Amino acid sequence: MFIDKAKIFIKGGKGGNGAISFRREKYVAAGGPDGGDGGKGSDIVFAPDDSLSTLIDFRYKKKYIAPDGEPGGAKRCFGKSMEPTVIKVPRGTVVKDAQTGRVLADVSDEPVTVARGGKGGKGNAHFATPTRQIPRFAKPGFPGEKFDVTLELKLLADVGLVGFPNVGKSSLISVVSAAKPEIANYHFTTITPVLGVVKRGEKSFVMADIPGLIEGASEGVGLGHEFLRHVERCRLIVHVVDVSGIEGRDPKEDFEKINHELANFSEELAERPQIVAANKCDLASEEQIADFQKFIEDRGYPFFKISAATTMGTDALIDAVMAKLDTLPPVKRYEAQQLTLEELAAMDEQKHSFTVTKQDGVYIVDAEWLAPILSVVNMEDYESLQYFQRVLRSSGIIDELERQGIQEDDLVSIFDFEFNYVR
Ligand SMILES: Nc1nc2c(ncn2[C@@H]2O[C@H](COP(=O)(O)OP(=O)(O)OP(=O)(O)O)[C@@H](O)[C@H]2O)c(=O)[nH]1
Ligand SMILES: [Mg+2]
Repeated sequence: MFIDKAKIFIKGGKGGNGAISFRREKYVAAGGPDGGDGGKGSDIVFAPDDSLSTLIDFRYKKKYIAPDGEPGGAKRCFGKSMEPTVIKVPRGTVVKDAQTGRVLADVSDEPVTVARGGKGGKGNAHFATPTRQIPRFAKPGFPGEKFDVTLELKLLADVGLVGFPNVGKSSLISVVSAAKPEIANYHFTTITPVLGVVKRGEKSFVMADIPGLIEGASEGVGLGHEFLRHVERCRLIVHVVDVSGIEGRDPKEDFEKINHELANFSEELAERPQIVAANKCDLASEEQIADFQKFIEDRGYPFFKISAATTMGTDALIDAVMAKLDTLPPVKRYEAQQLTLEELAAMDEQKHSFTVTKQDGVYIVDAEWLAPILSVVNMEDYESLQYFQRVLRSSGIIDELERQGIQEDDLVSIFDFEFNYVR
């Protein structure tokens, strides 16, 4: 089965907690603190795998939780950091945050880290100062990032074949590449996209054959809409039209209807360069061909008459496609878009739950939802800092600190961030 969309939950491992421990040596009554740091939690990494062609695996497994880092130990022993957890996906899979729709990664080239594991917490060995010689606290590990994500496969192809059902798209790819799609005289023979490599001497490009589109496809009527996703990245569209009208349709109308579908899907797709391949010329009269050619050329598109059945004209078409590709930018990659602070804050359902504990005069705030915010807040930046302060206030953390009797200049510790309290 071809599945090109999925929704899963991913979570990076939590960092290991720092250890609270004191040296024990012979003849030394109370040694100094020697609690080691926790290890880093495992990252969730998406890696392209060319042996995969669908997202079907994600129908059955929907949760990916990476292992936590190990806690620190006595004698300044570091907890073990965890290796990344790799999720293999077909090349061309785009990972989006389900809530905001923002692109987190385009897994088309290198493996990409999407949910970072948390840093380990520092052990109490770090916290001895001249005035605090017996620190009885250590830092907890950071939580891992977590997201509900959608996975969408958007094939990586230079050229996309689009057209009505049964116009001969699969026939065309089968004569210009080694691809062997099913070809038959009924609509929607092709139900999953097929890639073919078209070679000419040293050069080659990738062509995608997708199921035929019908009117209303962009509103999700029948097959088609979903499949346009697979031509979204294409640099060039080859628009295949049945010029013979053998099924009783008018090629000019077909051409306009398909373009309408492309435009409804996205403006970008409507503006993609197009070459028109008038197919089934072996069944069409000279007048039919000439009439359609004029119609197409009047609209400024390059026109090629072909017959996929006899291969007439297919070489000339491929030469023109190659020449055009030389002038076009490479296959599109989607840029990752960072989530804003507000989006991060809105994300966690246990938003605003926290604990404040006081140890050795330090107010320790533990609030899992603050970790991702802290990792992007820039304390040097006024606006960023203001935002952070607003969050502390609106979540009730400041009130709780005051309730516990915090004084001007007392130390507040949130994960590995520390600041002196100012009224
Ligand atoms: N006479 C003639 N028949 C053709 C030509 N090209 C394709 N056909 C026939 O048209 C029918 C449909 O061809 P396909 O290649 O399966 O068409 P398609 O556009 O991939 O169709 P869908 O996958 O259903 O969208 C088959 O019976 C082909 O043999 C051609 O140039 N001339
Ligand atoms: Mg087909």
